[in-house]
Amino acid sequence: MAKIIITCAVTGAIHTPTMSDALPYTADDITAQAIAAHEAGASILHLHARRPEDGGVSIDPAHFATFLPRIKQATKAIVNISTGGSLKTSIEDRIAPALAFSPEMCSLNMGSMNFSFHPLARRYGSWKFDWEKEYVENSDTYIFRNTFRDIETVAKALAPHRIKFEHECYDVGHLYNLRFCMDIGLFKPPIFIQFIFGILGGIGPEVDNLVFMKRTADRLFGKEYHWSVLGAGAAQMPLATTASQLGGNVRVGLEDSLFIARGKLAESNAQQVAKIRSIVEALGCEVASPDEAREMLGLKGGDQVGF
Ligand code: KMH
Ligand code: ZN
Repeated sequence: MAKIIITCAVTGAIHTPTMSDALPYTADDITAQAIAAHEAGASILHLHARRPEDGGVSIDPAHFATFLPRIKQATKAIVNISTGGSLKTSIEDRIAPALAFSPEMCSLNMGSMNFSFHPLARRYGSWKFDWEKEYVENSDTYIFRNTFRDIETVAKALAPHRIKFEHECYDVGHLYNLRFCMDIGLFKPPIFIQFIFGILGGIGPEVDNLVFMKRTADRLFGKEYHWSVLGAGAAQMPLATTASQLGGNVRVGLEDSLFIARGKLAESNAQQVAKIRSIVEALGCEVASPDEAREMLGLKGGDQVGF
């Protein structure tokens, strides 16, 4: 049985500081939590930046520069930079951090969609920072734009950097989009697909859907792909556990869920990594080291990055 790659998505662009004191947004906190998540067993660190003064989402390369070199110095982890970190800006802006830092991996979202978390707003009566309420409430107006032209722009702009993509697929149609993009030569195997369940606008978090996505991907990609599962919110641990038993890899982290158990906020990203690690090990699986993950995914190497 192949070893399981644990990805940790450390902070993201959905949750806001009011929702959890554990959500990191300063350079020191993102660095410390990323390093601790790696030490707990995550071989891939999926990273977004935040404004250090108020936790606002950021795609500014200058903010990434405050933590990327420190993480590289302290770990052998694979750094994966998000290209989906803003629902409001152009794809050219969204790929600026990946272009600037040439990581081993970056995310690539495989279709346009509604992407909403506005129901979260009802849970909070007051907010730590001014921007948060409007940001969360207005997410029911956002269209997460990832057209075929956008995907092609990312693939071509980043091709010279030999970056492996985490292909974010939020619904079954996104798998067909990815197959089409492979057929026109944009991506070469082995590809790495993140099946995403439970985002409002995407496919729901039922096990049936996981099996459906996996069966469809098997048909479309055969042996040319690796896959991982991200369940949003309460679906995080159950779906990751299920994926681990079907031969998949897993993603956890405060980007995807703020909780460690029903009604109990996680203290850190590392706590979630440790939990999924203990579950999969208890079920007889082994966790991949960063170098093992590099080999499985065909990555260029930690010495080839630009930070
Ligand atoms: N926040 C996740 C549902 C990205 O960074 O490109 C998807 C994500 C997107 O990680
Ligand atoms: Zn992300």
